[in-house]
Amino acid sequence: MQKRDFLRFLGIVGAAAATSAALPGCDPAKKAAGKPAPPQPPMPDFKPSVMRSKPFELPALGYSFDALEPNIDRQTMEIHHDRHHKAYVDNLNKATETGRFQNWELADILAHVTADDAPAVRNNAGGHWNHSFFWESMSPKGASVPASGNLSTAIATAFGSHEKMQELFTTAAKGVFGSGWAWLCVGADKKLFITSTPNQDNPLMPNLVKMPGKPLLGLDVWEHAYYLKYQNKRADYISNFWNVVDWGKVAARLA
Ligand code: MN3
Repeated sequence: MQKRDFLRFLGIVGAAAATSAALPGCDPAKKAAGKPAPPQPPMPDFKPSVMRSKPFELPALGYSFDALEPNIDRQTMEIHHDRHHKAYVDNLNKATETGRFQNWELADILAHVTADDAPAVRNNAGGHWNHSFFWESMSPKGASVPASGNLSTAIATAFGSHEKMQELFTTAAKGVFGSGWAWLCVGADKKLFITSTPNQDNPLMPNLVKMPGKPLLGLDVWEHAYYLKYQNKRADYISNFWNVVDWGKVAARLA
């Protein structure tokens, strides 16, 4: 997907920006001719239309620390939210006190951060977004898999069945080497796909990931997300994650 199209898909750039002169490396005609596209520079002239007026804040959990027991234990949730996520928020505030991302909203940072930017911006912006998204992806009421509706149809179209989707997601999550995330996403073509990212990267970072898209569901497979309860048994953690997925939330994200 062309970067401009991706940003427009996410609603991050307006039509004016999307239809401006072609960026180097973004000429579809050249791509069609089979020539390798030169590296895409970031959009140096991009200026957010809305600036942040206050520091990033740690969002409250929508449920108690023990609400996801026994699938995710109280102590893990408390440390994960109050210490790990808080550290990403604090460090993101520090990393954006000055520099080109000063006062940018999180979505704009994710859309424009590149491998040439300070790793503290990339890692902590991703860390803050990913965890905020993760907490909201789970529900203490447990999961009831959607039997019908847009999500159910989209899953059947892309993967054949809900079970097959879970199988592929599980494989992606197990396959993360070291720390990272597994994702169920929707692409600009409206088709669902599964991917994984290292560290705190996510599919909203088109300059950094191979498969950009809009995340519908994400799973943290850093050891800090499961080690206290599961130790080396990442597969058991992933398997039990399915018991707490909030499918209503996933469906709402697609809609
Ligand atoms: Mn984490």
